Amino acid sequence: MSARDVLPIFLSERPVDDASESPARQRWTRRRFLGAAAKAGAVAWASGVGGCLRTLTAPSLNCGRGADKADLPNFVMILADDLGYGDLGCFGQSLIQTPNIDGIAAQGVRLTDFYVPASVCTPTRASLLTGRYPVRTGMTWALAPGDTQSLPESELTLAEALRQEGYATACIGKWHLGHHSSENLPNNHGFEYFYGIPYSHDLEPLPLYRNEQVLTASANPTAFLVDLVSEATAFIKRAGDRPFFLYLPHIMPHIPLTVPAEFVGKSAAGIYGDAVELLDWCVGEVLRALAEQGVDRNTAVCFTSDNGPRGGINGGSAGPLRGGKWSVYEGGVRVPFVFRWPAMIPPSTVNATPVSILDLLPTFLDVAGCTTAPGPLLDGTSALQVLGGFESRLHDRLYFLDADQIVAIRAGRWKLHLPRSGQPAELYDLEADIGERVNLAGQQTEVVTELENEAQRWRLDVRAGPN
Ligand SMILES: [Ca+2]
Repeated sequence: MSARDVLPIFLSERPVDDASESPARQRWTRRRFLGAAAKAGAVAWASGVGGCLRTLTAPSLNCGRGADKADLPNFVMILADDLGYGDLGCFGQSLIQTPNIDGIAAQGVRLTDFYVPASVCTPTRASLLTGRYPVRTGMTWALAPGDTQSLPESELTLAEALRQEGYATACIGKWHLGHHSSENLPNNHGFEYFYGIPYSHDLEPLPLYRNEQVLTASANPTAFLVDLVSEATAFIKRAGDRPFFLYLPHIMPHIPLTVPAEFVGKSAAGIYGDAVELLDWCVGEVLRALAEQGVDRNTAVCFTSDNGPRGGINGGSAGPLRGGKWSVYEGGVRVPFVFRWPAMIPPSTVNATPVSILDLLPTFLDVAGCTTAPGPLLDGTSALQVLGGFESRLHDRLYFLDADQIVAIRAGRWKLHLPRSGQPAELYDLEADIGERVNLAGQQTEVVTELENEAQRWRLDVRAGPN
């Protein structure tokens, strides 16, 4: 019996249109949630405390134990490219209209403190699919066409784990985890179907793949944006009675910004806003396909971004945060996150618990009723109870990387930027100073020392392995 077996009964006591502060909502207490999770045998995941590495190994996974395969939830993971913390309506943007993404938040949960461990494409994607810091997988910097590195075959991906349980799996969009040979492509990492490009669309050459077949050596990004929607909706329809995992790493609003003619001038924020509104349209089409197939209630839809916004002309907004892409200031590594799963998750919840993209693999496997056994170390932990609307402390610390170097660390309210390149340490109190403007390193020397020591400990642990 798993959490997903118990939660529907539990949630059935709550009206669907329950307001967040209603008496029915208040009855849905943490104690009862944890009690249900414990009965389900899922408490080991749901009550995870930061610093305790989870373990996972492919042969010993036992997913969806005891569950009727037809009842397994579907997963749709939509990953924007370079979308900023302040680029969505539900995160305060007023010039760009994003009703579909905002609707996910209205029907589920919005996380205000959701992080990626580095502020470029490849490390985030590796973290999402493995639940492990990129320094463990070697995927520490954005891959270029000439690069031969790739996600190691030894890594167990979310797609592989779900596929073992009969999930139909597809990657539709930008892969960016290795392309030197066909063995590096998604089909060898758990995805039954791949339609997409190997890396960012500003790079050349830009082949377009269907599975391991090159459809064209020179993809047209604008046409590809439309194809993403038709491919995604076709996959949802093809899945039939099988549970499915659709990974949709979108290519907008990464440069070059390109949108079909009908989207040009649509927003009040120039071509960047047009690109974000196109992204929102894509999300809406996917949601519509789920509804048309009658699977929207039992499909968990997750939307986030791989890193903060590129600045400059036609760049995005990090909202109140400092910095953006290529930076580990909050604007580079704190990204918008919304999640809906109507069958399980209450609507209109906002949660400020720090959660990492590292947590999505264990969360999805938790939702699918997976157990774990000894194997490669996981850095993430299930965020199921956070998504369920409860405050929780998933991580004592979150680490931020520049290539293979730890350069910043968050612990509770504190964010330390380690000294480097002749620059002194910077310490910010994120509760009082979300914009990282007042450096408290000179006043809070004990905190600086503690976090510097913690960073050194983590650095040595990662290097010492086993990883
Ligand atoms: Ca990116």
